[in-house]
Amino acid sequence: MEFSHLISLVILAQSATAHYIFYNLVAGNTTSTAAVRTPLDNFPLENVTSNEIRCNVDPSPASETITIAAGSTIGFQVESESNNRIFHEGPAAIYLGKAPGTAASWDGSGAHWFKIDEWGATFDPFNFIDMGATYLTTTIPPNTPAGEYLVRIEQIGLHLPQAPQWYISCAQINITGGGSGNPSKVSIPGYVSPTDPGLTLNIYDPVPTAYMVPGPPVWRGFVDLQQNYSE
Ligand SMILES: *[C@@H]1O[C@H](CO)[C@@H](O)[C@H](O)[C@H]1NC(C)=O
Ligand SMILES: *[C@@H]1O[C@H](CO)[C@@H](O)[C@H](O)[C@H]1NC(C)=O
Ligand SMILES: *[C@@H]1O[C@H](CO)[C@@H](O)[C@H](O)[C@H]1NC(C)=O
Ligand SMILES: [Cu+2]
Repeated sequence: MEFSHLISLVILAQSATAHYIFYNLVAGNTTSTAAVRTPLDNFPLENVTSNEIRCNVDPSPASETITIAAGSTIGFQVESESNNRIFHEGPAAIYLGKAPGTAASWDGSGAHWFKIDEWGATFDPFNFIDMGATYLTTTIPPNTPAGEYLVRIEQIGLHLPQAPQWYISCAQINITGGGSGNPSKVSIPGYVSPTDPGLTLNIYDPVPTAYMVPGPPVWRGFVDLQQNYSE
């Protein structure tokens, strides 16, 4: 092997150790790798307007769709080469995408996605609350309509100013129970602009005193309280 190739391999190996994959789906009390469209490698994505921002670059197909009741725990667990945790400072979010047909046959295109949770910053001292986490979970809003969905996690490394890095996985789920909630939906890509202040900020200087997680507002599926009160 040529010396120059050896050098670049060493550099690749070093930078790869700081990366991570959302490898396991956490669904209720179980974890599953079979329901996850497993990313090819732990390299981050850098282009928020590319279709690859949906579910990563050519992930291997999931072999199963996990059935889970609305109101259950849902999320992902991290694996990385050097440490099983989220390594790069930045926000995270979990989205659900309602499959037009089966989850297994959907590529994630179209305006079908909504955000069900997000993890932003804390201040004084400034920190992202997902740092060091080994998994991120939330609950499926109880009012989510039953059916097949992709569940998608994104965590955005903001450690290199002006060069955000996305760590993304999708998994196939079949929600049972649920309700008649009707969240507004977005397309991915299209859900976040590359010029979103939550991406372009420098997290070191000046130290931020406010932070908004990129993307649409979180939908938790609650009924309109005002309407209930007037009944
Ligand atoms: C999850 O675990 C809790 C505590 O062990 C148990 O009460 C509950 O029934 C379990 N749920 C499912 C869906 O297995
Ligand atoms: C990002 O992806 C879009 C859509 O595929 C493409 O047009 C654009 O050239 C890409 N940008 C970069 C910097 O690769
Ligand atoms: C989804 O759940 C429903 C209700 O239990 C069931 O009838 C259907 O077969 C499930 N679909 C898949 C793909 O698991
Ligand atoms: Cu890294």
